[in-house]
Amino acid sequence: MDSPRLAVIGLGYVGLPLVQEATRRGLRVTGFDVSNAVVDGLNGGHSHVDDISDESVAAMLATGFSASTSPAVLRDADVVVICVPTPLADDRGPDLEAVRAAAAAVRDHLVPGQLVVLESTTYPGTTEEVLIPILEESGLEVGRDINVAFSPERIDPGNDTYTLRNTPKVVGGFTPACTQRAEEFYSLVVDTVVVAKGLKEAELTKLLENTYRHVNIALVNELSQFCHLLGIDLWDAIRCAATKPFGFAPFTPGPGVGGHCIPIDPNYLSHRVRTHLGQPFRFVELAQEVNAAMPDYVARRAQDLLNDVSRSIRGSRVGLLGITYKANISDQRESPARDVATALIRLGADVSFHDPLVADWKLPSAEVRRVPTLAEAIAGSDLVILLQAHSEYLDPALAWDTTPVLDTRGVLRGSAVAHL
Ligand code: SAJ
Repeated sequence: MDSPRLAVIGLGYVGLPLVQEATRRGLRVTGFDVSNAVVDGLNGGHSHVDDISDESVAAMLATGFSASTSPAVLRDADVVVICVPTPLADDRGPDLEAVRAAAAAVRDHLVPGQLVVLESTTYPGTTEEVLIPILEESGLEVGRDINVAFSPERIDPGNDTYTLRNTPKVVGGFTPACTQRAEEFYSLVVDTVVVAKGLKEAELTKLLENTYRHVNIALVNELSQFCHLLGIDLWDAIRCAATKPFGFAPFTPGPGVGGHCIPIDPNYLSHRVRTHLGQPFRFVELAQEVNAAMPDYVARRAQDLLNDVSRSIRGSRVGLLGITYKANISDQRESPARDVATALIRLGADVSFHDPLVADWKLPSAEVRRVPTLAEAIAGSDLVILLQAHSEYLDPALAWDTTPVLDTRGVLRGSAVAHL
């Protein structure tokens, strides 16, 4: 039997790796995106996704892949996978506008026999309550005329070890037949497919994975504050606990939680519980509170360290090192650096930043001076705060024994270093 023809909706950091892997496996793939810039860029052989090179895009094009802003291309596919963003809405639930728009595009070109899969991260119930009703406006019935499934995306930008291909892919369908079709399709593209009981279980899987991280990061963030007051080196205790070969996964304190997953995904869960059950999801909301308070805590610790050298924070030069959301990537989404800088400026500090991966950093409410080299950042500050452990800062030749340093990642050693 011929391989199914695949159409991917949303050609970003989730959709494009799916195109890449499917074309590598010999599938005929078409891409649909609402952005002319994305479509023209890809058809011109250019990648806008960090982990995918222009050469990889050329290889996709060589297999016959093309991108289009016309949803009519969807009708030629056997399988349509929706990989559009679900950002946080003002009510702290998912903004499903992109999902609704994609569903309408699929509806308008729906063909009997197609399999439609949603990969966008969202609350349990979305596929059944939002996607399927829109698709059935076509007159086609899910389970009878077409198949529908959910499969959470597990793309980890910058992770060279775990890629789409070797990361187990969870699938859950509206009916057992839907599940089976999704399992058959993804088995052509990834090494391992995991079959969930149904749509909601597949939707919950991703939220469980990332809420687990969020809650455990909040645990060590709150513990770091107590340990500082109790004179306990939490970082050393985490190092020791991590030697336990079972029953413990190490998480480390930080200046706050950034990125497009961890600070966002748990909201979908607490939003669903609150709107459907009228109850707070206390673990998630407490974790949110603890993690969101870390930037202010970092500013208070900076104030204390300057106080220790008889300097007021007002007028002191504070240099931030690493303003992305995690080490060794350039992504600034939801980075806690923004709130740290804002809190320091509010206390009267003269804030600058150094980041080897960021040339330009705009704060909504203030300009923060960029310092071109690490040496200048250290020499030109009364206090430096390491926010992300970029490799440049871990150079063993660096002594960290002059300007006071607040190390929020527990990675520096030196006589001037204080840990969070
Ligand atoms: N963070 C801490 N302490 C920790 C771990 C993380 O403060 O112990 C902070 C980071 O500095 C960052 C934020 O939390 O600001 C998120 O870090 P992350 O390591 O969770 O990285 P993300 O946001 O890129 O999460 C993604 C997720 N992948 C998907 O959702 C597909 C997550 O499930 C992965 O486990 C994670 O990558 C990973 O392991 O890198």
